[in-house]
Amino acid sequence: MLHEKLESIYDSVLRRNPGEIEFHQAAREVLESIGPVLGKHPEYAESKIIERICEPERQIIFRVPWEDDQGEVHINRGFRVEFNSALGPYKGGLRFHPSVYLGIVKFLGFEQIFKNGLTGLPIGGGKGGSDFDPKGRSQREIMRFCQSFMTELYRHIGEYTDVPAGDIGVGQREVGYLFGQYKRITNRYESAVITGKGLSYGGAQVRTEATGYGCAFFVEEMLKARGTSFDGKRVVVSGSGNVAVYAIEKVQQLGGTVVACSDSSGYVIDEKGIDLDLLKQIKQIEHLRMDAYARRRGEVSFVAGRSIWEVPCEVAMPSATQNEITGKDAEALVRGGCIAIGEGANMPTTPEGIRIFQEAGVSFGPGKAANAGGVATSALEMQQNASRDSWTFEFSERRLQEIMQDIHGRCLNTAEEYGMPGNYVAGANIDGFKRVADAMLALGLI
Ligand code: NDP
Ligand code: 2IT
Repeated sequence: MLHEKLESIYDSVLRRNPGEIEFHQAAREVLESIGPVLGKHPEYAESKIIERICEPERQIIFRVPWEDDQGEVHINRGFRVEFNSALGPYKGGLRFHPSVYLGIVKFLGFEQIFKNGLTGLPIGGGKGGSDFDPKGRSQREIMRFCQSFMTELYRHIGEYTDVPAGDIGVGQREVGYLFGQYKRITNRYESAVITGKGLSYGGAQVRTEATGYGCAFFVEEMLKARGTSFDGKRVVVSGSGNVAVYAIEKVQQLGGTVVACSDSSGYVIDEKGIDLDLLKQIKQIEHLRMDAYARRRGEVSFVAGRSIWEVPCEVAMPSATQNEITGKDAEALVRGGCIAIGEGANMPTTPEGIRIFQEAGVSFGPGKAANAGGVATSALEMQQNASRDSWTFEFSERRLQEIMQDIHGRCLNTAEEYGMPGNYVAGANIDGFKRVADAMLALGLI
């Protein structure tokens, strides 16, 4: 339900952003949470803070021409939505996936504002990407695409302006090519212009692992709050990319057994627990599909064309993409005994799914909170770049764990303060919103 004032703001979001359904969904969820804040803080409505937050500060759309290995020319579309810079330079990843269009980039950029606020670190919110499909492309094709993409993007970003990073389809290799082209065009070794860099050229320890590890730390805190732990728990993690692999690694270290993971071709169910070395070999080195894991592991089933959420588990960590847990999936998870959800991905649960989990008393950690370890560690990378320093793995991981514990505590306390104990969605949205709103008030009408 939407507070009356917010209903008309939401209507205007619909009207001004036609067809951008993922952005509508993300905006609605935040607006639903912040109703109670308006009662306590009339100054936000008076200064039209919410209307301002829903309108990006700047949106850039550009042509990305590139040539494949056969000499054929391709044209893709590039995006960067610079949503809010009240707390710091725009910060958020780049996604390369054929499904990318303005509505996806805007939902991601909008969520990023509150996520970044919640970390307590000096970063604003933004997101970008392209409808380029990296699947089946050679290394040289990917490099040429990244160079062409940066040839336009470079004029919009900078250490103090906008700092991109990775997301779906953009990992350390792509960040390297993007940074290389930025350095070449600008003639500046401006390390903090992009994060997720390799360790040999300004990257930070634990950034690669941070989103997955952070999500596992967040779930560990939710389990602790219920008087239990990962020890002996049956866990399902969707996806098998950057977030999923390191979520699996940390869950295993914390004593859980991950029995299933997936890619867009299907899922594997491995009752002995996912063999992480084999998964890394197949996904990160050989770039094969999930069925190759089942074949090599033996006595493991590969299931195509069905939902991974039919696999019963106590903890689920959706770490692939948006809207992957439907209402039906949520019902199946609850029936199967699920007690906690940690969203490694951005907005992986539909609104109906969230309602079902919350009504069933499942601890539901929304992406804004649970996957904030990635961007938080990006902010630590910027901090190390600024001081030309590099921290150890152990120190960086400890910082990450403290940040996740802090976010967890903040979500719980804020939810409690607003009369919704245990509601992590309300806690995350309200706390993130208030941080941004207070900074916007202080900075005046800009
Ligand atoms: P990767 O590209 O490394 O991996 C994505 C994984 O999800 C792959 O297994 C991919 O399968 C699967 N996937 C992607 N799109 C779809 C789809 N439409 N349908 C089914 N499966 C899909 O990306 P990341 O691990 O970096 O990102 C995963 C999620 O985590 C995204 O929602 C992202 O926004 C979020 N996130 C990422 C952060 C980061 O630091 N990287 C930080 C915070 C959130 P396939 O290979 O078959 O496409
Ligand atoms: O969704 C996310 O938080 C990311 N893709 C990471 C962003 C970042 O700037 O590290």
